[in-house]
Amino acid sequence: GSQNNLTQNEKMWKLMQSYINNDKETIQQSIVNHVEYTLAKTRFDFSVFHAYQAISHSVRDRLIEAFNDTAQYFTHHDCKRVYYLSIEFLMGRYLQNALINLELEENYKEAVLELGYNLESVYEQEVDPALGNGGLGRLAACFLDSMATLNIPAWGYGIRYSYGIFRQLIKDGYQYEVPDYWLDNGNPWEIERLDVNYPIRFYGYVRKIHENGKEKSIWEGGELVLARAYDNPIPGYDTYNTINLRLWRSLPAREFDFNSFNQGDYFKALEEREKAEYITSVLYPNDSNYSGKELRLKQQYLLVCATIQDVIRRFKKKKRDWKELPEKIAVQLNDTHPAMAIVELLRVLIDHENLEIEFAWELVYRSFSYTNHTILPEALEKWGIDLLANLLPRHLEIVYLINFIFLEKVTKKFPNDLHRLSSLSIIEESNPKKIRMANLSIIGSHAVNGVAAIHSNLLTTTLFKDFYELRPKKFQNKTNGVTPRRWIRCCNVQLAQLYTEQLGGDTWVTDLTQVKCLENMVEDPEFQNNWQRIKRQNKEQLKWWVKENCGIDINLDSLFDVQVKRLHEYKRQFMNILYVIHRYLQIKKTTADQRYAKFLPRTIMFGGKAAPGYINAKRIIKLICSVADKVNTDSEVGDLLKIVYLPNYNVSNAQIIIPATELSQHISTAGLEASGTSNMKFVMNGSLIIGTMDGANVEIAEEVGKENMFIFGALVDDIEGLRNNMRNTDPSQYFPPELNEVFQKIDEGFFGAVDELRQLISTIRNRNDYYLIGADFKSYLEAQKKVDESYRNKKLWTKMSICNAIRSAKFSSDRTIQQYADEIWGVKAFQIPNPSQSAR
Ligand code: OX2
Repeated sequence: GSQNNLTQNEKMWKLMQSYINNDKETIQQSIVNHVEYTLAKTRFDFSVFHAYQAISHSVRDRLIEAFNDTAQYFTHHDCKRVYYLSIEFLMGRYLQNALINLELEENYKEAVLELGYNLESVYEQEVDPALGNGGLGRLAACFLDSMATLNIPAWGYGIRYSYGIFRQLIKDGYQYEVPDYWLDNGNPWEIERLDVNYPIRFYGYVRKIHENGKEKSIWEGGELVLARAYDNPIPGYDTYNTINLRLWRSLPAREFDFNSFNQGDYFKALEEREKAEYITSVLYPNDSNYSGKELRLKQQYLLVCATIQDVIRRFKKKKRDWKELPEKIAVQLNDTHPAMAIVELLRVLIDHENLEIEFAWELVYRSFSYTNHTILPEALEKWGIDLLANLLPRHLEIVYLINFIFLEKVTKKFPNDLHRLSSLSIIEESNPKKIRMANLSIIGSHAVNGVAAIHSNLLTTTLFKDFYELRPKKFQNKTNGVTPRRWIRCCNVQLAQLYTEQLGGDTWVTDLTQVKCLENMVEDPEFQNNWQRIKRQNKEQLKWWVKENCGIDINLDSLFDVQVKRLHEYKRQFMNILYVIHRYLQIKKTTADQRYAKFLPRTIMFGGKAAPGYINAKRIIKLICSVADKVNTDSEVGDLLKIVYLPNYNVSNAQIIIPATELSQHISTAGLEASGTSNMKFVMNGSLIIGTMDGANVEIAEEVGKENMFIFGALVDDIEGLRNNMRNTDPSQYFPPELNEVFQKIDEGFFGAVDELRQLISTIRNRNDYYLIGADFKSYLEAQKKVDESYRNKKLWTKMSICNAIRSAKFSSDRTIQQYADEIWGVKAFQIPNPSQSAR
């Protein structure tokens, strides 16, 4: 009876209460418990690594109750759900973030100290889960943090790769890639769902049958694998809500190898099983670059197919009409990588649920929306139809069907416009034909967005112009953002403290607009002093990191100048190092007694991974390292100039590098960096930007004021003219003399590695300067000069730094996510009551 139930409930509360309290003693108890009973180590002697593991398990325990309650609450209230689909989630370390979001860091710090460990060194024990390449994957991670914090009923879906992005070693100036098997020591932050497995089919054939006078398609045969769910709780900040990142891992299906086993081919059967596990084994290490590999398409389909089964299962928990689907789910595609989900959902609705195609199609596109992250042609996914016909035969049929219905509508609106028809078509009529995933994504979505204002404008005026003319209202902008929890509160504890003191509380952590109130402090000498002190302490920390990881001593008084991001020609690390060479040559030309008067000490740091097959990117790394070798050992230069290659740039290094930076470089050719997100992190941490009018830099300039940045270079509207101009000019005329001098030095072998460095410069020297380094170099020099002038004036620099940080509120991902929720997803927040704050 109910009386019985109640006591049972009460008993359950009581059973947990002793375990989940957050006083020092209980925390210590739970840690020691895990040392003994989870790790089977002795509590009288455990290493810092075991401390990390036990602490993580104890924090995980504290996440689970909220995690379960949140899921139940969403189900109970039958809220509309957001599903954020991404092939990458670049989460970074969990422990500190979880403690801060749970507001338990202080309690744990004390508790752990008494057990003999410093919490900071415990943090260092954690591997950095790096299941992403760069901006796109890290954006997905920031979005999860904001969705949890804003109490949005959202889930992330991705892939649990066994190998994340490779670890980068730099030896003799070359990049080496080391596999990143990040699960070596297990992963306390995930929950393996042994009972959540979905079958995934590849290959096979489509059989047509007739039922009640209708043709039906049955996809069968081929190979089956299983996708198993691994759940990763994502706690919001200052809220009980804890959402889920569900990652899929491929496993062999039980059934599919029966045949081989029965035929006695035992080893072949086992081989097949191995192949199934291989699908989610490794993250493709290309950033903004498409390579049409079958295995990659398998990864994409596995993500999509398992997710759609999961979404539909959840939708069907309640008995209801299919027409409710778009009111109950919003599926966001993080670029085109998961775009096959559009086709998959339609396939399930028409082939399995027997819905009419028109009706089903409406449900699909009203549920989906798509974010584009680049206009670089080499990044646009186009799957050859042979590949698709083989791997996903039914999906290819459905793509043709979607295309046919779509093009018919276009013809009605624009009769006799073949040109338009062929640019809108999902099929590229090349030989062999290709499926354009961007076109599929636009057609299958009710909203399409770019990631910064300038980028969204380029989408509607260039890449997707014809789509825009067809459906202007579909196109939106959602300027990216980053989470202030990880990118201020975690990584810059001192700055966070200063904000909390000045603002009389820490609610700025969830409402960054509050830091705007510090506007009246920018001239305040004491505030400025505090500001400088914090920057200096952060610089010290980086100095130690550099000493330990690069063996280089850097000058604390030098300007810390940083460019960290994936190595890419369009990001122009090349231009940066060419300028460094120029600066070096200038120093060398100055007499010793003049040098310190004329030049300000600078430490120029680079960091970032090159895709393993990207030859020019690797040559740029080699050039940077060769110049570093030469300059750093030149006694004439001393500490006026130091060049550092920071190895293995990743999220946890970024948390040390960014708060210590004074000047950061975001210098892409205008129009090519869709947004950039590290620019936002740097600004939040008081770094000034030297940059082009590209991506989010444009909006940063609007917020912080152009006078607080060093903006240079051609504008997006100049680019075409400049490229034409370049082709029509003699190369010796095209490049400014300062640059020709630099080229000549490299050519002479001044920095060694003559052959490959010559090859590197030869392309651009032969008027193939696609990224317009030649055209922008002069104005880059001028901007650098202004940097030096401003840095000489310490007060001015500090003021500029403060202005950058306190005017950065727009770039909180909380703002971004609120806009997605309001303008694309149509979802509301559902905050669940915290049971420990109400009577139990
Ligand atoms: C990146 C874009 O290059 C970068 O500009 C942007 O800030 C980031 O996505 C997040 O939106 N792969 N990575 C990107 O685009 C693609 C494709």
